[in-house]
Amino acid sequence: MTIDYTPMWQELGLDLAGHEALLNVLGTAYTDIYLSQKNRPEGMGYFDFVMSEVHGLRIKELMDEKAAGRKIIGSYCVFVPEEIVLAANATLVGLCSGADFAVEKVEQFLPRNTCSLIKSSFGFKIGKVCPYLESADMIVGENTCDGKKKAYETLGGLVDNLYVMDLPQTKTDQTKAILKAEYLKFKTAVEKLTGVTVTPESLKSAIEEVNAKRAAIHRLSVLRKADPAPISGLDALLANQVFFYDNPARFTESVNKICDELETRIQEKTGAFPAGAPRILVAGCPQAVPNWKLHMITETEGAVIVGEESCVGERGTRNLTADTGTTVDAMMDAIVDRYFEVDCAIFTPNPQRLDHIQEMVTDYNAQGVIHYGLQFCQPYLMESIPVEKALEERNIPCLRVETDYGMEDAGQLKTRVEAFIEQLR
Ligand code: BJ8
Repeated sequence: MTIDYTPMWQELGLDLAGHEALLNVLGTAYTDIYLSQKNRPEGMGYFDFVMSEVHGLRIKELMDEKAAGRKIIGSYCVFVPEEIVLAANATLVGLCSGADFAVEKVEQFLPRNTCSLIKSSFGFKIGKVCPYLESADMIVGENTCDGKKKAYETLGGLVDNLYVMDLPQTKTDQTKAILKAEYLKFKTAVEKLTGVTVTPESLKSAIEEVNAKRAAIHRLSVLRKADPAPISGLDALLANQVFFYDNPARFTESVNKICDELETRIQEKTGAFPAGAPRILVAGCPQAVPNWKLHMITETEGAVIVGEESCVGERGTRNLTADTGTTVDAMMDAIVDRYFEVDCAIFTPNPQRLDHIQEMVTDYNAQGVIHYGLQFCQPYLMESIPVEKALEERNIPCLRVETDYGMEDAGQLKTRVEAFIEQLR
């Protein structure tokens, strides 16, 4: 039985016509890109279901949580600590920023040469098509790249519940102390929102819950080392994207379930692609739902993507938080330690990121790297040049791609990716 969510969307103030158009485009893209893949693991059925209900059932669950007195917090960055949110009895969700929407209207607020990710977050707000954003009791912006930090100044005029978190851009003892002060401030703000004080017990249990979720998705990543790869890059990317929306406990269980299946596939040498298919690591800007363009183009050309060095991928999930602390302060220190390891390109210098890319190339047996940069994203585009040089010095081919969310450059991108795959063969 299909449930009609229209009254819920109406209550959230969505633009119903625009929202329907968005869902139609999303549905068609999902069918064409995802459901047409061959040799998918059965466990992907769960993620297909989540995607089919991404603006339906999941939003209904969030609305039910709100009705029961829980608060919803939306974020755009992996620096927003889910542990603190959960410990204060709130739910964290990633906010839509992976597709173009209402572009002309967005350009009345932002310069045209702003990256697609930022433009998209504005498009979903201005077009009133993101039920996550509309159901959020608090929206967290973070001062990371210049584009985001200036955009949040404008976003503050479009929403009345924006909380901006400051983040350091260098890594020293002093800046670590700044991060801790910001996280403590955030904890106080969330406690004020929910009326719930974070306790050692609630924080410990939140750390365990988030660690379990990260460990599960990391388990999935590690299984991609096998040849033949037991899961396509597209499917693995989807699991990494759903990470930001789903109920954490259910997500952990579903990912572990698909991992059990992948282990069997590895034993039976069942792959999403044939053994020996060219293996590629993607590194760079985050690919939020429904940004599947590069993966789709690459895998349609017969290569398999075996890892994402990205915030929608290992950069965001590989490190766990130490769960040995017994006081809130000790656990806050552990949280700060964990997030301070995230090697986003907004940091300067940022040598850990290059180390991590090389480590992933070796671990995942990748023959080459595609550096994915969004147009106008200075931090990642700037870093892509030294990354390419360092990789090539080690005889690891690297293709630097600079693109956006549109499909206008798909043909040109396809030609470049095709040539790169030929080089790897
Ligand atoms: S921790 S990567 S999620 S900031 S693509 S908006 S950098 S101009 S997204 Fe990010 Fe947090 Fe860093 Fe990760 Fe700016 Fe570049 Fe746009 Fe970007």
